[in-house]
Amino acid sequence: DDAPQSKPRSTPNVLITGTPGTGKTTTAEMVAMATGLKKITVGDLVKERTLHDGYNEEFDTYWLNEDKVVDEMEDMLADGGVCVDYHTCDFFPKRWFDLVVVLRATTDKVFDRLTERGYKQNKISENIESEIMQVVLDEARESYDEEIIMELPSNTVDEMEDNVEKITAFVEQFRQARQ
Ligand code: DAT
Repeated sequence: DDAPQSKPRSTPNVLITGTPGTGKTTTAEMVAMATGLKKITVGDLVKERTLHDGYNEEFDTYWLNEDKVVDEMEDMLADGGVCVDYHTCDFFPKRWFDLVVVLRATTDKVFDRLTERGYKQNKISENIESEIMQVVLDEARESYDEEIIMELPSNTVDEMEDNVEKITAFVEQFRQARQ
C-alpha cells in the first residue's frame, strides 16, 4: 500500500536483498555495526514469531505469510534506522525503504556457500538458476524506484568491505541531509 508517512524519517531504512548465499546477512551485520542501524534478518523473524503457514518439505523452507510479516515489521520500521535482509523484496511496502541493495555473486560462489550451508541439491540448483536469471534484481526493479536501487557484486571479502562502505556513506549522507 502507499499510505503516507506521518513524518519524514531522520534516519533511513535500508533493504539488503539478493539470492541466498550472496552475502546479505553478513553485509547487514557489518552495516549495522558501522552505522548503528538495527538489523532485521527477516528469515529469523519469520521463524521466531511464526510468521509462516508451516514448512515446505520439498524446499526445506517455511511457507511465508507475507501479510503477517508486513504487519509485524510495520512498527519496527516506522521511525527509520533499520537494515532489513531478505531474499525476496516484492511484498514489502515501497514506502518503507530509502535504499535497496541487491547483492550479486557468481555461480561458483553461490554454489560453494550454499553447499557449505548444507542445502539440498534441488534448493542449490533453484538458487543458482535464480541468480543467473537475476530474478531478485528484476523483482527490485519492478518494486522500487530505479534511483534507490544499488546492485553490488559480492564475490570477495574486498567487495563486501567496499559494499559496506558504500551503504554506510549513503546512511551518513541521508542523516546529514535530514538534520
Ligand atoms: P545470505 O544472507 O545472502 O544467504 P550470508 O551472509 O549468510 O549470505 O553469506 C553466506 C556465506 O558466504 C557466509 O559464510 C559468508 C560468505 N560470504 C558472503 N559474502 C561474501 C563475500 N562477498 N566474500 C566472501 N565471503 C562471503
